[in-house]
Amino acid sequence: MNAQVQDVAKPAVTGSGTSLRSLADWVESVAALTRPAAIHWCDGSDAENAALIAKMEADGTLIRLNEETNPGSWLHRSHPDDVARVEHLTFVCTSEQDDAGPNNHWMSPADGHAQMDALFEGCMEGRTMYVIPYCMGPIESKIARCGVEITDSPYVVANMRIMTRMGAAALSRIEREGGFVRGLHSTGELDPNRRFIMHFPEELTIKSYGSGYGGNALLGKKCHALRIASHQARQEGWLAEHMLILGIENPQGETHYIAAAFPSACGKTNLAMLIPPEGYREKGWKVWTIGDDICWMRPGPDGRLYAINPEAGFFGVAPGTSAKSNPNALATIRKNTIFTNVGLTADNQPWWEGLDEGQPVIDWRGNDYDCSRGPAAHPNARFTVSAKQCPSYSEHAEDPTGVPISAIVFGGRRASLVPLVFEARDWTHGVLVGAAMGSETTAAATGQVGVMRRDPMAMKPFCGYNFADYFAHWLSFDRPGMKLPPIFHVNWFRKGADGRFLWPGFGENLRVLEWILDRAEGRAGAVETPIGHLPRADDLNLDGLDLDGAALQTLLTFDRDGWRAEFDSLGAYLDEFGARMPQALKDEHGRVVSALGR
Ligand code: GTP
Ligand code: SPV
Ligand code: MN
Repeated sequence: MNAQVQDVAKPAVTGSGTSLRSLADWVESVAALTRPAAIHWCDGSDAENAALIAKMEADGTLIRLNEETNPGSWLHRSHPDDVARVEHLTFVCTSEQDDAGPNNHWMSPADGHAQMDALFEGCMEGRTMYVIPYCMGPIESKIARCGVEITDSPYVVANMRIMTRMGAAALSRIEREGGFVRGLHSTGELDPNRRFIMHFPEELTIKSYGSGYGGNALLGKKCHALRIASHQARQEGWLAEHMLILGIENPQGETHYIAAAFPSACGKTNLAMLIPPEGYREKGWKVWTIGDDICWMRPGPDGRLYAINPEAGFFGVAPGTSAKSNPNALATIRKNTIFTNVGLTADNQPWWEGLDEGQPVIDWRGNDYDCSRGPAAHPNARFTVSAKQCPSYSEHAEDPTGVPISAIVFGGRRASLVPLVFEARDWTHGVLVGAAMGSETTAAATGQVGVMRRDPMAMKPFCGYNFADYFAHWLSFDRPGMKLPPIFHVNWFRKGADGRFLWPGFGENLRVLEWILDRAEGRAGAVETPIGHLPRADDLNLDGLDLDGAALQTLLTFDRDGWRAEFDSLGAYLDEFGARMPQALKDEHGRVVSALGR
């Protein structure tokens, strides 16, 4: 090859480039591997976004929605085999297999890199490679962390611009700090047999190939802010969690913050945007949204836990979102929103199951809608939208120091056994309650839906290291000088014999949150049981709620036999982690087992 031909093969570069040597070198080495026709450094500007959107409209990646009803909004249809996270193809590559733990798929870093680099070889030929500098968390926050995602997907760029602080400001911070998480992504052939999401926590590196969807491709989200960040958090003494954060303002004008972990598609976005029931609204209760999916928490100087939302937008589940269930979400997504895999009405409005208006004529695949061929929207159809558009977005959501957390809540989708709410006795018991979480699987990940599985702290798909070490890390916060919040467990999804939900949920969940905050302040009553403190019907504010006595009874009952079986299975689960499981957690399990009796 002569010098002239080599020059021609060099990709054209647009955008700022960087003064940071390690970043420039990495981008160059990725370009040498993937061989793009062009490299674009993203600055996050409106002009850049408009150009990308125009390009995607021209090539059909984005379909313009009704400009009158949904200004600035777009529909994207992902490949029908690429509609959710792929947990079976997601790996944590640590030097020692035990560091990844039985909760993760593992490969050695050398094998992981070899496998991924073989896929990336030449994969961007003829295409543009985008370099996306981003910041997870308010750009001025010490708790925030930066990363750079390299991708060949303009859809990823447009989504990262909404979901993170992306562009010039993030790049300046990266150049100042020198360190950043490296994420390399290509949509590849979208072939499920050539798809892997690999994490190298020891190198703060992510490699993702073969998917253009959500958590597989927007690497700032689950890959960085949970899998890599959980590993960093353990080393540095903080917590990276799959939690929403909300503020509850009482009629006295005091706001208390709650962080809550529910598994994917189990109600985080809905709870984070809750609208109080009428009786509460009249008295002056308000709910403020800080975040709907991820929470980074660390001890402040006063020993309390302070939390930030590392994200700047919502990647929310569309189906089930309605004016009744989540009016704040509906108001948020009225403009400047990217919808993925929803259906369409005759006049080009987005449509999904559970939306209480309009009729679908086109399904998420782009075919004429025919109810015998399944839903109009994919069950994991999503919207991507800036948090700033949310009417309940808190003025403290961008506070660099975060908000103090008054209660931690765990919850799952449990049709039976698990009561509406209970409080752990203390921190250690609370960690066991989190470790014991189980939930029915949902459409957020590929695979069977509705199967009960253990999902400790809603982190089964997201913890970047061995769960035994993760529980030990949680336990380590209970130390002198800390003022830890009480821990609770909720279940909005208990079903009656007729298969219907017993609890009305959504806005009415504030009744449970009020009890939680009152408990945190030592005000509300409860009965003590082996699994923790349960409210009696009288301890909850049920004014104006239409709930029959039998349903309430079921929701607030402790079923000793059922819990014995549950704790037997929990014991077997904890044993799967062998000697690495902290003795304190096993002892706590033993304490509850003896309280349950035989
Ligand atoms: P991810 O974005 O996947 O992490 O999901 P999420 O935890 O934010 O769940 P989301 O709030 O989007 O809710 C998922 C589904 O649960 C939607 O279909 C909701 O309508 C439904 N849901 C949310 N809250 C409640 C509730 O209180 N009761 C009932 N019955 N359903 C709920
Ligand atoms: C989840 O599955 O928990 C989500 C969607 O929030 S994704 O970004 O795909 O992870
Ligand atoms: Mn989530």
